[in-house]
This record gives sequence, C-alpha cells and structure tokens, in this order.
Amino acid sequence: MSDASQSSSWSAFLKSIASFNGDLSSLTAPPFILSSTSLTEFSSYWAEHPSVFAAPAKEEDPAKRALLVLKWFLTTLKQQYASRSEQYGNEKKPLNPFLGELFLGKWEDDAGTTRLISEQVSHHPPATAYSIINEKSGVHLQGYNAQKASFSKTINIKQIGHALLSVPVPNDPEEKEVFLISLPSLHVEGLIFGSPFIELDGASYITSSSGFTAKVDYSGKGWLSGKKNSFVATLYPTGEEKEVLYNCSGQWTKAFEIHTGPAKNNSSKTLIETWDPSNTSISELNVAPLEQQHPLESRRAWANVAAGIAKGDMDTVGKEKAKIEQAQRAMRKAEQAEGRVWQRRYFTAREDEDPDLATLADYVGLNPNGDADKTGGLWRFDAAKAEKATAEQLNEEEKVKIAKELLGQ
Ligand code: HC3
Repeated sequence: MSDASQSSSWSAFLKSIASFNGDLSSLTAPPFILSSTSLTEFSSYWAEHPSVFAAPAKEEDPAKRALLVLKWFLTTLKQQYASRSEQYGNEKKPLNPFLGELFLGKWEDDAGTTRLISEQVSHHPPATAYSIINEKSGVHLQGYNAQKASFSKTINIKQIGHALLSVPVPNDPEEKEVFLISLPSLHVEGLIFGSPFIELDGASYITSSSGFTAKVDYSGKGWLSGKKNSFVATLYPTGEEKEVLYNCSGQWTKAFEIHTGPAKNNSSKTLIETWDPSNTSISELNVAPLEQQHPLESRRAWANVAAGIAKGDMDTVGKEKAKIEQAQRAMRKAEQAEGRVWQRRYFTAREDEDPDLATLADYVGLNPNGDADKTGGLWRFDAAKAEKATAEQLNEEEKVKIAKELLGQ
C-alpha cells in the first residue's frame, strides 16, 4: 500500500471511530493495522516472568507476600500493554476470538512448569477466561475480562472482569491466601498521528484475604509535565490507606523502585529494590506445533487469516474470516434449535455467589456478582473439565470434522 493510500484509509478510520458504538470488534481498521494475534493470546502476559509470579509462595510474612504480589502485577504491565508496540505507535487491532477459541501453552524455566489455559467463554458480549498455574509452588491465577469502549477525543477502554490469585501459605499448604485484582482502564494515544499506543489511567487495586490492599494510580505524559506510563503504588492494611507500609513508583514500561514506608520518606535507606525490565528477560511460552493443536486452538484456527495478513492479501483475510463467522453462526443456530448451549472446555459460569468475591469485591471497587451480566457469566476454572479436556486425544479425522463444523475450514 502506498503512503498516500495508507494515510487516506487512516483518515477514513479516524472518521469512523468518532461515531463508533463502543463495540471494539465492530471497528473496521485499515489492513496495515490488523494484527494476526487473537485476544485469547493476551492472557499469557500475566506470567512472562514465572519466577516473579511464583515468588509469593516462599514468603512467610503476609505483608511482604502482598508486596511480592504487587511487584509481580507491576512487572506484568509492560507485557500486557506495551509489548506489542515496543517502539511505540504500532498497537494493532487483535483478532476477535470466536466462542470456544483456545490458547494453551506452558513455560518451562527455573520456576518449573507454569501452565496457561485461555478460552473464549463468551462471544456476545466477548469475554476471555484464563487459568495460569505454577506447578511447583501451587500459585494459581484465574480470571476473565471483557472491554467496554467509548469515544471521547480518543478510544477509551474500561476493563470489565477481575483476576484472582491464590497463593499457598508457606508452612501451611492447606491454607490458601487469595488476592483479588481489579484491572486498569486504558486509552489509545497517538491515533491522530497514525501511531497508536496504550496509556493506562485511573487506579487499580489488589486486596488480600489476609488484610492488605495495594492501590496503583496511573498517569501519563501531560501537555506540560509528567512521564508516559507513570504510576505510584501504595500498600497498606485494608481500610487504612494512610498507613503506607510500602510504596512503589516509576514507569511501568521502564524502571520502578520499591521502598518501605510512605513515599515522603523515600531515600536510599528505604529502597528495597529497583526493577528494570531491560535487565530481566521474559520467559518464552511453549505452544504446541500447529499440527498437534486442537482445531479450536487460536493459532491453528486463524492460520489462514494470519497468512493473509502477513501477505497483505485482504481478499484472503476477508474470505477466511467469513468462513469462521458463518460456521459459528450456523452452530449457534443449531444449538438454539436443539435447546443446548456451547460447552466450555475449561471454565464454568458460577450460578451461586463466589465467596472470595463476596468478601473482597468492595475493597477494590468491584461488583460482588463479578459483572456476570457483562461477561456472559462469573467464570471460574473447572479442574474436572480441564482433566477431561487434557486427556482427550483426537485423531486426524476428528480434528478435520471439528474444523469443518465449527470453523468452516
Ligand atoms: C483495547 C485493545 C483490546 C483489549 C486489550 C486488553 C485490554 C485485553 C486484555 C489484556 O489482559 C490487556 C489488554 C491489552 C491491550 C488491549 C488492546 C489495545 C488495543 C485493542 C483495541 C481493540 C484496538 C484498537 C485499534 C487501534 C488501531 C486503535 O489500535
């Protein structure tokens, strides 16, 4: 595509988003801004430093454990919100997952094996659920998310959903401490210049069942002052925001410092640690080769679309996407006619109250019902389903049948 036609299709895109209805999947982005990565893959950003993810399970003091959880959360932000746009300005539009889409993988490193399961559990509204378990430590993260977008000067995205981290308490493996995590709001910057990137805004929280809460305040580069991707975080006994036990500050894309006590006392004496992502490599997620994957696994299911995007062949992209969409529509129609619903492979929507959410939601500004009405359900990892799905061995014929029926391939 020539520079001139790129810039005219970008102008058309900008005009279209000024009047869009809040449904991110309905945004028709120009070809050069399409990514071949599906949103189901984004769940992996939670654990690209498995040893930082597992570290809280070794700490005996609950306040220090809460600090390690906060540190892990802060280290995930760069991966979550900037890794696709490292040089800034090329955040693309991810593939919109189909119902039942899966993304499975594992990290094998110093922290042992850490397994990722990500599944598109709802299509209308779109919601992705995930489970990440570090086998050695027993640390388990699960959660689900959806996005609600609006337009005011730019695209603003509110994240709906939450994450729940469960950490076995050292010396008492029967005891599990739970951390409820809310998700930050974000907006797209650089749109007008054709170089979109993400900035976080507002605040997000982490609260623990043992009585500690962390608040993270996000700010960007203002017109006159400030650095992009900045944050200030404090950790305090729940309900006593002024009693700051630890504080962290810096840029989530660059380095940040962790200090004891409130920020006003920060000095070299209070400094506990400086985290600098440029000194820490991320652990590579192992994903099975395409031919070994289940037909509903993301990279296999979208392979033809991804090939079209890579070649800039928008005809192929359109045709291949349409095949999946039509097959999915036909499946939903058949389900409706037969009075059945799509069976999620790894997650189940809770019908009753979730006790962790009921106890902790208030402290982090979340709805105790998990906003189930906006995410198609209050999704929880279902170990029995996972065991069954993991044991299933499909032969080639069965794989072909599923791909035809559910993806039109
Ligand atoms: C808004 C976003 C889709 C949602 C992405 C989420 C919130 C998904 C859950 C992850 O844990 C965190 C995360 C990170 C980035 C978020 C994406 C950034 C851009 C994308 C929009 C749908 C694309 C907008 C199109 C364009 C061309 C302006 O970038």
